[in-house]
Amino acid sequence: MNKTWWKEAVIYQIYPRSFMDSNGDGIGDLKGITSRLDYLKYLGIDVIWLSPVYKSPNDDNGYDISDYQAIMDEFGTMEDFDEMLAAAHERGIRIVMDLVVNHTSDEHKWFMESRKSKDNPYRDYYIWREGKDAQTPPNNWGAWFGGSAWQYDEQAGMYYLHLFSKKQPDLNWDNPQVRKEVFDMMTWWCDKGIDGFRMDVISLISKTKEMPDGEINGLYGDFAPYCIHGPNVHTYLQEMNEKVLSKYDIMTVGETAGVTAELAKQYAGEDTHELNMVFQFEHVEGPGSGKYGKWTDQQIPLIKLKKIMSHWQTELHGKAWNSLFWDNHDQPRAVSNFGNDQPQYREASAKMLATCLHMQQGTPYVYQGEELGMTNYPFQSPEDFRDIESINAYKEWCTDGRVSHEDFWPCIIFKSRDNARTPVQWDDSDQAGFTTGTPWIAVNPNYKEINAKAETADPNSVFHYYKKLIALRKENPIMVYGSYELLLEDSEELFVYTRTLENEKLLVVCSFCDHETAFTIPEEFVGTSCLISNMENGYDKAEMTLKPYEAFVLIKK
Ligand code: TEU
Ligand code: CA
Repeated sequence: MNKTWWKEAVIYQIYPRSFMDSNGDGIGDLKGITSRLDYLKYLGIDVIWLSPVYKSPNDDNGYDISDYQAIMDEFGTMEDFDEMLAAAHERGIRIVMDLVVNHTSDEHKWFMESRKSKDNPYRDYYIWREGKDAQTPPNNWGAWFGGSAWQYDEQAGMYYLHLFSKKQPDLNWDNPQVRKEVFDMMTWWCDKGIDGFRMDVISLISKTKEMPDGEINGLYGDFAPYCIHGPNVHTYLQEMNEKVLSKYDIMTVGETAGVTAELAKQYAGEDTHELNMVFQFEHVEGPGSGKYGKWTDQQIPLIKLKKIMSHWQTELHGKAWNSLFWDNHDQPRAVSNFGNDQPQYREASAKMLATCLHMQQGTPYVYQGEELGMTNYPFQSPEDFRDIESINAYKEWCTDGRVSHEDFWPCIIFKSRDNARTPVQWDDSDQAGFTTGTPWIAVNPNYKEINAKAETADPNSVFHYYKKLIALRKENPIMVYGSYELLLEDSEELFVYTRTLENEKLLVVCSFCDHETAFTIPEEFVGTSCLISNMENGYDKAEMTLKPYEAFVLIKK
């Protein structure tokens, strides 16, 4: 397996709107990020994945871009960006940009031209179709943010495709001119000195020519079979690789919704010349897997979680590369979704989850606040939501739909993307030190107990545990390159696996339950040394009792 810096790196995701506000307008910004780079340096991360900072009307918080070569007004200026990039580089931190090119904003110049007339040079930049008749869209597809995936445009006299919100029209990647514009724009950023791209829903860029009705799933038809891993997606990525990526020492990660481990070998194969790694969702579950679409109040059963993660571990080993994550800006908080956010278990389970993830093969991602063990937010009413997906889903399922508030509420508050988007809790002062003004989304009321100031001062905090895990990765190539084997696959309480590299072997033991459990340390590990543990416990005898959410790693040399 090739050794590369991005396999050995730990990535920290910043959602700029919620990270740090420097000027009191309640919105995080670039100067705010620059002011906290020393904190990230201290944590030890190597790379920042910056969620979109481009000009945007913010229908979907920056994932609807109206100018790829300008900075969003609320976030600052291009000078602020250059300053941040230089300050990060000075500290040895790389910056990876979010590349959102499946769609643009409907306020992008290309779209405003496109809708003008059939012979406008930009017409074919987007996907236009006639309706079935005056009142009926071209097909029954539903958008991921609710409603039809087609919007009738008065000015154009036709429908355009939008797989997300109607303010996010899909680009027509079959048009070579579109690809050229995107590649030129990417080159412009690379020449500026950025260190890579995280590619938003890149598995969606190629659509089938025929666009038949999809299987009904809720109110609308499912577009997935016709838009995910479409006919030319690999050709387009190879072209992008040849024309842009291969010319720079950058890293690329594809948000490849719907990808399987088998397909990942093509997207992120060692020698397929597409992307460096995939970012996949099997273990966090995609749309359609919950009680109501993606909405559910249930955690994934441990046996299923282990099966999915282990499949990725073994299937990709030596062939392709994966990202490791528990949460991001679209997911609930890790400790709430996979651990236990009750006060007596929060710290232990947050550390346990970190151990379980960072000891696997792949590049680990830490989502802002995860290193503090931040939790889901206690939403009281639909008015608390800021996210277009949550707002639309509540309306579609409850207000206009058939599901009662009582049934739907626990599901939407458990899965809402806004859980991840409450401000980072910096200290115990007003608004958790995020802003001196009124934050655009409420601060989690638990900020007095959970915040960076308290945790950096406490050597036993979740923060220091992450810091240690990140440092261990630098000293133990086995964490990066070792092969994986799952033990106790039928245990509903324990996630246990080994990693092996030449003469070294790691044993990783993680308890996912809130009670004590008996465990027998495999003979070859009895008497070996402990690399990291989240509890005071002894590991020198084979028979032992694990405490709730205990995690430890033994290393045999
Ligand atoms: O998300 C794409 C997307 O659908 C993911 O939400 C993913 O499939 C899901 O989390 C699986 O559970 C990306 C961005 O990350 C998101 O913020 C944007 O809203 C969306 O694309 C549109 O750009
Ligand atoms: Ca601000």
